Amino acid sequence: MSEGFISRGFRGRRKPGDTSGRLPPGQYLEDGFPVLSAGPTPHTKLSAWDFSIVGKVDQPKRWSWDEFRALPRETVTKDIHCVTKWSKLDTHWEGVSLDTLLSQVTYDASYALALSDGGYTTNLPLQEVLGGQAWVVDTYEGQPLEPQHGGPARLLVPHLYFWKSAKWVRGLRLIKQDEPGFWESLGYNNHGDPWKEERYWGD
Ligand SMILES: Nc1nc2c(c(=O)[nH]1)N[C@H]1C(S)=C(S)[C@@H](COP(=O)(O)O)O[C@H]1N2
Ligand SMILES: [Mo]
Repeated sequence: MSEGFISRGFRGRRKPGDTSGRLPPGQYLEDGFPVLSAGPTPHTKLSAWDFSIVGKVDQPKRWSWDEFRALPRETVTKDIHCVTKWSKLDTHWEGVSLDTLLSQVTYDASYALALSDGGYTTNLPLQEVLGGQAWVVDTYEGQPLEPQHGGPARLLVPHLYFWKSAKWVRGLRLIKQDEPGFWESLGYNNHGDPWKEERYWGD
């Protein structure tokens, strides 16, 4: 059976490369992959790397690199949107969903603060990282994630502006009350939905 027959019949067949409806307001298409870092690129050895969930959890949880790599993995294809107005379509990533990570702890919290090497933080409501919305990714376009783009591992939260996708992520601190992260406390929007153009405080 031809997949999507009815909607294609209505809208006409999409041409390859047709990006209509995929660019949030005010964004332009970028073919390259710009690097945006507020500080120097950390270089953490895999032997020293771990990922932790701390805060409002019954038992803090920690995975070494090997333990993290042994978790169930997912491959996702997503459009990403930077608040500096570039968007990149159909980026391919591999990693572990936050559903998988959070299913291994018992917690009493509504928000997470992502914690990165170098001190970067960003805040996220747990409702917006569960249900197949967020991953800790270590592979980009089939290759180990480059350090400048957050390797060994970064957060990927593609439905929010890309500053929420913390590079060099090392853990989550689960919290009951929301707390602004690095950019959120410097005037960026607390939420960051590109489709609502939630760029800056007050948007
Ligand atoms: N640790 C950390 N994560 C970060 C940042 C940063 O400065 N430090 N910059 C954020 C911003 S503003 C953007 S747009 C993206 C950029 O990711 P890229 O450099 O891979 O394009 O990372 C986000 N994650
Ligand atoms: Mo950004």
